Amino acid sequence: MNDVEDYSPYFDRDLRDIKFRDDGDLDISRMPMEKALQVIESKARDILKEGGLPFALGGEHTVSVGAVRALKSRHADLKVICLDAHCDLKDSYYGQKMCHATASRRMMDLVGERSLFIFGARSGVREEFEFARKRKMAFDFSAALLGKVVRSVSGSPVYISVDLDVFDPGVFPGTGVAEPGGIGLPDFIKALKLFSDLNIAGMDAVELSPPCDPSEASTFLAATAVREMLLMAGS
Ligand SMILES: [Mn+2]
Repeated sequence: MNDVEDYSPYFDRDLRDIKFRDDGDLDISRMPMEKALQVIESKARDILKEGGLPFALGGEHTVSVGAVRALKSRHADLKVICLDAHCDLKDSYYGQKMCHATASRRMMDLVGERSLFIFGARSGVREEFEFARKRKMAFDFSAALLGKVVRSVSGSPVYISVDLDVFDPGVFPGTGVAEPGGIGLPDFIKALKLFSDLNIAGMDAVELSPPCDPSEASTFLAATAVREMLLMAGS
């Protein structure tokens, strides 16, 4: 597999120009969900205490909920922007309140329904889309709509959650629940350029599942997306 270069021609910045560190994996894979969320939240709180910006990599989309708990305790007016193929607005899924299919709903519970914005959702049950339409919280992935939401949240701390399945399965098949009709890297870069005006409080990139794509093209795209996110938000 290729190595990802440190330099981004999109941002004309290099990973060597910014400060970041990799804290390694959290040992949560055998934990019950709530315990795992507490570990993620506690780690994010520690990073915030040090003056850092948490950037979670997953794995299950529920990772985002742990991080948003920490961020919300720090910022009362936190906004969340999700890029995701799925609404993830179910109140429960096969009896589970906390799982990948309810992640956005649980984040909404934390920040409030006017403070969560979902872009790129193209899969969900009718009730989820009706729920989202009524609250004007889900949008097509378009630069105009992204720009509108970015302007509306400017000034507030914003958490960016990137469920990598927002990408089209043609370029990113390496995820658990791939949905046709997604974006490509150029669309993603355009979104990041808009986000670079925001007060970023934290981020994640989740739902990469390398076994779903033995070609490793998805892993390479995920690594590129993470590099671009670091360069967009880092200093
Ligand atoms: Mn998803």
